[in-house]
Amino acid sequence: MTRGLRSVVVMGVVNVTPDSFSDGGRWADTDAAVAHGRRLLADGADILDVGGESTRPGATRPLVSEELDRVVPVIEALAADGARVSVDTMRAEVAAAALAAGASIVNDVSGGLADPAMLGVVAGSGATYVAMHWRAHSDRMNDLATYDTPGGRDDVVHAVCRELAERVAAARAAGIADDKVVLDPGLGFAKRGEHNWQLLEGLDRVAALGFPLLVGASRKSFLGALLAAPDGAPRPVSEREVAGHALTLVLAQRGVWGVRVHDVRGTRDVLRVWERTSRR
Ligand code: PMM
Repeated sequence: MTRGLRSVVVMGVVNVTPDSFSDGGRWADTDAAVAHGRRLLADGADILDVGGESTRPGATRPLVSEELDRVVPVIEALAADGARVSVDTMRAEVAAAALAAGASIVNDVSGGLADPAMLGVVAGSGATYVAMHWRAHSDRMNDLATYDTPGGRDDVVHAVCRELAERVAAARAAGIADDKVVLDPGLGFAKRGEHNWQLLEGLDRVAALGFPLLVGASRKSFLGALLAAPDGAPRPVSEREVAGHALTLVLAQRGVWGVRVHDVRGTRDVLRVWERTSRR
């Protein structure tokens, strides 16, 4: 990855869910979610990522109708404000409704694996497609957090690259243009703590697939574990922000395309310092 002068896209999270691990319930109704999205825009978000399904470990899936009711009115309102909106969904039906409501990006944490109709919907729309590394829904993902290769090495970077390349091939076969694809290593999804750090270390190998990278580390458990108290208690979700910002700086230096974050204002501050000190 090149250390560029180009900045990093800031994707602000708008979870319209009662149960997301990081901010569950806080923006669960339409008005609160729209107000939150507007605040993130004022704070400097480039993209608002609106989601109606929690993907925290063990979460149960909402009905399609519930997911639609959560995200569509929020997307309509924020897109009408002129915001660039992405929809965080694994469902083709929700993606189609979100695109009709004004979203221009589909952020599919399953990379097309959860719904066989997803890639076709995205291809037909011309939307940007974020394909994340994923192995199974939240109730099963921790069982699949093993990355032994035939040689016996636990090489999560190798496996994530291989599996993302398969998703790229499927996206191409469905008719999604390469310049519409963004890849995401999927921190915390079927990954144990150490896997996330190995992926961050090996991010150049993921970038070598040739696509822009989006990384979502904000408030995740591996940061809570890194910052654990002497008795082993993980740092609470609400106190992981500084570590997330440090990671944003590292990711900017590594040349990622974008970061998916909850605290847009703090992320912008970090990037302003980085941009100001990276000028030549
Ligand atoms: N993480 C979550 C949800 N959606 N989308 C992408 N592309 N990458 C991620 O890492 C990601 C995601 C889970 O985090 P949240 O519950 O804080 O939204």
